[in-house]
Amino acid sequence: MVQSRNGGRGKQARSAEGSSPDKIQQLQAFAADAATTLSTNQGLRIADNHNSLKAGPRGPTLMEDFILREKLTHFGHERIPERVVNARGSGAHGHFQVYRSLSEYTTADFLNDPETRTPVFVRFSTAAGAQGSADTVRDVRGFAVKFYTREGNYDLVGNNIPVFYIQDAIKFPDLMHAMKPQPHHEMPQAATAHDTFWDFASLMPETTHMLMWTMSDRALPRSYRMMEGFGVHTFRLVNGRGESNLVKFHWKPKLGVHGLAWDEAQKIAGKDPDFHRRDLWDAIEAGHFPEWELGMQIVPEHHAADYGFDLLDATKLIPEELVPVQRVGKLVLDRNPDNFFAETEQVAFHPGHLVPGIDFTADPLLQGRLFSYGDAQAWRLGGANFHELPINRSLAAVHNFQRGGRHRLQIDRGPVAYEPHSIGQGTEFRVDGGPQGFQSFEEPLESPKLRRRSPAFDDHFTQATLFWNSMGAAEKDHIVHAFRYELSKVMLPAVRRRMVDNLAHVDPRLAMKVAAGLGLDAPDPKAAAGQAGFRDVRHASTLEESMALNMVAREGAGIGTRRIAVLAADGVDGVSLRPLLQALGAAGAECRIVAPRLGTVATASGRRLEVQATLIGMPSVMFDAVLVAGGKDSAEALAKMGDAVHFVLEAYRHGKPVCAVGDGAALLRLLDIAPGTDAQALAKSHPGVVLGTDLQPEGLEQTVLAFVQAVARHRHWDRPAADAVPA
Ligand code: HDE
Repeated sequence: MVQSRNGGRGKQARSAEGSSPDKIQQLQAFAADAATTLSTNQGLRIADNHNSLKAGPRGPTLMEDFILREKLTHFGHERIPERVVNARGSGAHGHFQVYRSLSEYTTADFLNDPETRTPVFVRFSTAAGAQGSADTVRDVRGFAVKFYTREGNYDLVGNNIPVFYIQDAIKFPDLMHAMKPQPHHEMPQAATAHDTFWDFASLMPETTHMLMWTMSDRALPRSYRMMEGFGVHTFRLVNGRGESNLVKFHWKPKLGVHGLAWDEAQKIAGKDPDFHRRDLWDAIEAGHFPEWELGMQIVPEHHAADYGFDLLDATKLIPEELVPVQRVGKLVLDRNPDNFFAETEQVAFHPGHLVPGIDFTADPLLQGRLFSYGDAQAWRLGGANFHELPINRSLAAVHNFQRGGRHRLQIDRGPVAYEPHSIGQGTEFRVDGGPQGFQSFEEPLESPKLRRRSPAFDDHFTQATLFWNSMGAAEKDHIVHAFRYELSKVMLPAVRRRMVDNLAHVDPRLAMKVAAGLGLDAPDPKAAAGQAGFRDVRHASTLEESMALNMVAREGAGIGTRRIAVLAADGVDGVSLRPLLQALGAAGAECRIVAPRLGTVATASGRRLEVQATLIGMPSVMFDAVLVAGGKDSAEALAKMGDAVHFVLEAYRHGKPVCAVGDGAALLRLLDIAPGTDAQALAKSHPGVVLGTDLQPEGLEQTVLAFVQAVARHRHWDRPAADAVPA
C-alpha cells in the first residue's frame, strides 16, 4: 500500500516501459550502482564527502563549493514549524476491519464490507508539549486515525479523554495560550501546573469536567497501547435511505486501560523521555501488534434530547450505561514508519476529511476545527499541496482542477483547468451525484444569526460529579493529589482560592481535601457562583455513578507484554528461577534479568545467566513488576546495594506487584513484613506482594500463579502504608 503511495518507485517502472531489454538492463544496472553512490540532489556523484573545497590544504573554503553549500543549505532547512498543539507524537501503520456490515446505519464503504481491510496510519500525541518534550507528562493524549478507504481518506482525530475543556472553538487559542509555557519566559514545558492555566480554568467553569479527567490517572497512560480513544464530538452516520443517527466513536484497547503513578511518570520523564514512543515501537518490532476495537454509541436523532444534556456540547459524554458501546470492528497496528519525518511528522489529519455516510453535527467546537486543521496544515507543511505527500495521499484517485501552489508534485497536463469544459480529452471529470458522491445530510436549519450558546450547554458540574462519584478510593486520592500538586505551583493565591471554590460544586469533600493540602480554609461555593461565566445550573442526572469511567475496577486483560524486572546477582538460584521465567513468559510477560552490571551472573550451581539490563540503566520505573530471585549470595549482595533496595521499594511505592523468591525476601526488609506472615495476612497488609517460600516445584507453581494474578491487576493502589515507604 505504501509502495503505491511512493510515487518514485512506480514512476521508474513506468519510464522503462517500451524500451528495449538491453536498455532496461543498462538502466537497472545504473540504478543499482547509483543506489550505493553518494550524490548531490541533482544526481551528481560525490567524490569526497569528508573535505570541503579549499584554497590549499590549510586555506579558506571556496564559495564555489556547491556540494558543501547544497548540503548545509538542506540541513539548515530540515526543520518545519512544529504543530502548534499536539507537537509531540508517535505514529504507526496498520489496518482496520469491520466485523459486520453497518449498512443499516451508514453507506461508508469501509464500514459496510467485513472483507475489506482498510489501511490506516495512527498518530498518538500529547497536547501541550513541544516536539522534544517528555512522553509521560500529565496531559490528554491525541489519538488520530487516518483510514485510507476506497472512497478517499477518512480521519478520526480524537483524544484519549471523551470530553474537551471548552464548548466553542473561539476559546481554543485562549485555552492553549493559557496552557502552553508562559510567553514571557517560556516556562513550564508540557505542564498545566502554572498560573496562567489555572487562572483561565478557574474563570471558565466549562473546563471542570475535563479537568477531573486530566487530574485523574487517565492523563498518565502506562502505554499508548493501553488507553482508550474517543471521537469526543457527536457525529452523524447516514444510511442509504438518507436516514441519520447520531454517533459517538470509541476505541477500546485489547490490553486494558492502565495508568502510571504521578511520581513514576515524573521520574520516567527524566530517565526515558521517549517512554511511550519506545514502548509502541518495541511492541510492533517484537510482533506484539497493538489492537483496539472500534466502538459506537448510536443514538437515533429523535432521542437526541433524552439525556439531560446537549449532545452538541463537547464537554459532555454519553454514559455507557445509558447507551451501550457496540463494538463494530478492529484496528491493528503492525508496522513502524520507515521515516519519522516523512510519515509521523508530515501526516496531516483533519476532522473534515470525511467519506460518504459519515457527517458532522453542529457542535460548535467541531465546527471551528473544520476550518482550523486545513489552515494549520497548509502553514505547517508549506502550502496547499500537503495532500500529495506520500503519507497523506488518498488511495482513491484524485481528479480535480486545483492547480499550482508551492511544491506541486503532480504534473497536470493540457490546457483545461476548469469544469465544465468541452475540449479536454480524458479530463471530463464529472461530479458524482450518486450514492458514492459525498452528500451532506440535509439538516433543516432556520434560525437567527447570533453569538450565543444554547442554555442546554450551561450545566458544567453534573458530569464532573458523575466522574468523581465513579472513581474508587485510590483514584479519588490521586485526583486530590493532582489538584494539590498543580495548584501548589500556582503563585497567585486568588487563583488557588477560586479553583477550590469551583471544585465545591463538583463535590464538597473533594474541595475540602484539595483546600486542606493548600492550607486554605473551607471552600465557598457561593464565591465561585459569583464569578463571570458561572451558571449555577444542574440538570437532573439519571446516574449516580458510571463504572465505565472507572479504570481500576475493570476486568484484567491478562499480562501480555507486561515488563517484569528479575533482580539477580552472582549466586542466584537458577534452579528455582528457571520455571518461574518459563511460566511468566508463557503467560505473555517480558522478563529481563536486571543486575548490578552487564555481562552474566553466576548461578549457585555454577552456570552463567545473561544479564539484560543494569539497576541504573533500567530503573524500576521502566518495569511493571519486580521479581527478586532466590539464592543466598545473590540476595545478600543485592540487599547491601542501595540501588537494588531502592528498586524494590520504589516499585512497591508505585503499586507494582513484587515477588520475592526464597532468600530474595531480604530485599523486602524495609517493608516491615513480619517473618512467617501467611499469604492471606500478606494480601491485606501488603497487597500485590508475593513471597515464594516453598521452592519445591508445586510451591513454585503456586508462587507464579499468585504473581501472575497480581501482575494482571496492574497496580495495587490499596497498599495501606505505601506513602510511608522512603522511595
Ligand atoms: Fe485539535 N488541533 N483542535 N483537537 N488536535 C491540532 O492540527 C484545534 C481538538 C487533536 O496527530 C492542530 O495539524 C482547534 C479536540 C489531535 O497530527 C490544529 C480545536 C480534539 C491533534 C488543531 C481543537 C483535538 C490535533 C495542530 C478547537 C479531540 C493532533 C496542528 C476547536 C477530539 C493530530 C495540526 C496529529 C491537532 C486545532 C480541539 C484533537 C491547530 C481549533 C476537541 C489528536 O489544527
